[in-house]
Amino acid sequence: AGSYEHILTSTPKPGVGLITLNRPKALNALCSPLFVELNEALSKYDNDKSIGAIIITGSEKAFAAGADIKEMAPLSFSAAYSDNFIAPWSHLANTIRTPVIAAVSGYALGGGCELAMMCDILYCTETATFGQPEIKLGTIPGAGGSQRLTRAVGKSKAMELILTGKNFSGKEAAEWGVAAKAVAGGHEELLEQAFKTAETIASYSRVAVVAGKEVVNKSQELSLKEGVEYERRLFHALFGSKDQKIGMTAFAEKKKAEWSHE
Ligand code: CO8
Repeated sequence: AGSYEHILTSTPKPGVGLITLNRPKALNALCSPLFVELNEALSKYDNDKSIGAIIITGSEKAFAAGADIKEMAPLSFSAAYSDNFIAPWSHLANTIRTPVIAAVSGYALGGGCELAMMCDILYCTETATFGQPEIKLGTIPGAGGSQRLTRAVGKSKAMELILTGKNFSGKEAAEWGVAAKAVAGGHEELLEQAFKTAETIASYSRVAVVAGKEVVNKSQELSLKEGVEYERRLFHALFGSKDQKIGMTAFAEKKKAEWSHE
């Protein structure tokens, strides 16, 4: 376990790094020091060869109730602009290559909703509360919410949600494609499902998993033709990995693949 002030880290299952947002008095509001710790913990797991998947979660009551409003309230334009406020939040989406699963119970509002959507796979409880309420504070989403929510639910619904600040449930998040799954039950059942998926991912060749994540992410940036071509090139490249030989030979010999992760 690492020693942080605003988060907890642990590896309760082999191959899976767990990060728990832990600022209970502020419903896990995402202050800048929390993000410094989160980024450090993510990088540590990402560089750890024994870790094949990462889970980010909060508490039963809150994944995160947003960016820290009290920290933001006095911020000036020039300070926000010159210090590039929020830019460090992109570390997760831009740099981390290990798959990250968000396990969301309770509130995921504003920056909390945006953090959950930055993760590669989002699981939630049916009763989780999502929303982009920034409009009620006289501002707009600032950590990718307008872009990622719109890609997930389409323009009209995203416009409705962002311009009214209306919350939506975990059940709706799954129906609309924001979440991969809404789990019936509480936080424990949710974590169980997240670990099951994380352990499955961690049981595969790390090289293939990183490539799989990379090509799915490319679909968000490239045209279909370019994306399909990009995928094919990386698919070709994987014939140069040891694990492609190991995986296909094991299939032909009816054996379990023992991955080299090379
Ligand atoms: N920031 C700072 N403190 C918070 C936040 C927050 N986002 N959310 C809750 N808290 C604090 C409360 O102030 C309270 O502290 P205290 O006990 O000292 O008064 C404590 O957490 C408990 O909260 P409540 O008493 O309000 O708990 P309730 O159960 O009554 O209500 C709610 C829960 C409905 C979640 C309510 O706390 C709430 O509405 N919170 C704010 C939600 C919100 O507007 N989030 C969006 C924030 S804006 C944002 O995220 C912008 C993102 C921009 C880009 C990224 C920027 C970093």
